[in-house]
Amino acid sequence: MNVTDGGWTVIQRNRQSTEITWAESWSTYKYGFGNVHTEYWLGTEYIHQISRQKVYQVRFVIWDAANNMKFADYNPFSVEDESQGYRLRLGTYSGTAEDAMASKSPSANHDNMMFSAKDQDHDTSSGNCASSHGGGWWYSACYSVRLNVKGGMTWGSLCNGNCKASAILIKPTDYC
Ligand SMILES: [Ca+2]
Repeated sequence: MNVTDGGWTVIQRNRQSTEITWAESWSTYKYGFGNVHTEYWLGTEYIHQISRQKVYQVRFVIWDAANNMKFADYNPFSVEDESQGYRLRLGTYSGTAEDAMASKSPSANHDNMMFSAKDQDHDTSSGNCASSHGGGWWYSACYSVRLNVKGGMTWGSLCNGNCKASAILIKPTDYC
């Protein structure tokens, strides 16, 4: 696999040694923050705006605890608008990482969840997952994947709290 085979837009990047907290507000996640070469969130609004223009696919790239690179693709991919809480929509999975975004029990699933940040709780938990577990994410009650956190990055059972790095990329799909 070539992660950078043409046409991909990076929407997220993180690493275990991140120096930023990721504990940002809804509006900071909305418009994005960070540095695209180190730790980065494009902005939930911009991810939505891009994904509505064409049919997109998404690639989650995960470096596990042994620094092996794995990936999980979902095709198609979209993020609904802010009035819908930037709800995540994922299509069919393929890849070398496990299907950790969409195959889990309802309490740990991410597909079809709204985005939550510490000051906007849209999760399915009675608590506030973003406050308890960090960052902003498509939390349910609460997660099997969390990538927008300082340390503790998790992708299912592939790297539970000890992933080395992540990147999320999107590209127009060949699906039609
Ligand atoms: Ca809640």
